[in-house]
Amino acid sequence: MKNVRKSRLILATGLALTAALALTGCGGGDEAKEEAAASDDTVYTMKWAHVSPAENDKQADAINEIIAKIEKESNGRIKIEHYPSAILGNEEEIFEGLQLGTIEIGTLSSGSLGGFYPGVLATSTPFLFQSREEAWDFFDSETADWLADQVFENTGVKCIGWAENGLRCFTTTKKQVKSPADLKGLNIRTQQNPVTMAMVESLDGVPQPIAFAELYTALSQGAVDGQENPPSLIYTQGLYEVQPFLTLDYHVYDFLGVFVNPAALDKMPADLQEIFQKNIDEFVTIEREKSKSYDERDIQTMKDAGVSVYELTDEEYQQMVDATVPVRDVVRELTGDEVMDKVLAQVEELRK
Ligand code: EAX
Repeated sequence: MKNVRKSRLILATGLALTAALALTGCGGGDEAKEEAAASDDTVYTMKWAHVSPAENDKQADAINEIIAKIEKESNGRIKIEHYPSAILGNEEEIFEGLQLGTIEIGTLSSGSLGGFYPGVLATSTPFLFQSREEAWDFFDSETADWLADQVFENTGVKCIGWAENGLRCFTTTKKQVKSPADLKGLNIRTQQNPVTMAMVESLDGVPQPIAFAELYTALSQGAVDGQENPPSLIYTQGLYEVQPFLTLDYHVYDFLGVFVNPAALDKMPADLQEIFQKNIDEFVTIEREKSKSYDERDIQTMKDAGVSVYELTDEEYQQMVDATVPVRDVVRELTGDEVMDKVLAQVEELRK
């Protein structure tokens, strides 16, 4: 405690000095600030929030790994507190916290961002990507950088990395989904995502938006007949316990954006910002790889636990693709032509 106050005093004096120098045009403002900041032992503490499980989960495991690396490489000058399992609220509430500055870091899926900047929903277009590797290439492209800038311009929150929530698949309580007809009349839980809701409607299902933290209860009490999520999250969130049928249709590639409150970033000296960003880049790579390997691990674990896991035939897969084509018009309506055209053009470019 005391140290911090002292260093704050030092920092404040340093900054005041810097400002004076800058005002008197004696140049070297930033250098003075850097020297002052680099020499101080200010500890920058940040809260990292998300809604996925606390352990044995691709996201939490990758976060714990990178928190340790950041603290080590910053000699303890960056301290990150990990808040999983919606402890700090659901995804929308976490994003609001990032806007207000009550939360510093949040890892969030696309479904919760539509209300803040609908443009990101262009990447939730059903069957947009042919594989997760193609999606990774998309999210490493200039178009994804541009999309991150749009998020910042429209919400005031910075997106500093595109990790992976996963390839979303349907689970059901009563019967296996093998074709659109099997979803007819079923109440399917979705995120508050107008694109996924339109997709469920295009498959003759009835979308029911429910917060992730309430999903297990809604399924176990029969309030809904099914839901859709990436396989590893279906396992780690325990949803498989109340969902005997899993269909691997991979209908949407869902990013996991790394979002930060800009002030939390800007107040750190350049050397710490560099360490932070370098490790977030590494987090994105580690988390994507874990998402892939945990999917393989958890699909087998769910099979061993008695879940009926069904792989669509090519014909059945094509039926799902064809049935959801009209959703593209809904997406274009939501995002506007500019975003949708940029996203589709980038995907085409990747296939050349
Ligand atoms: O980001 O709500 C969901 O289905 C998401 O996959 C979950 O919030 C994790």
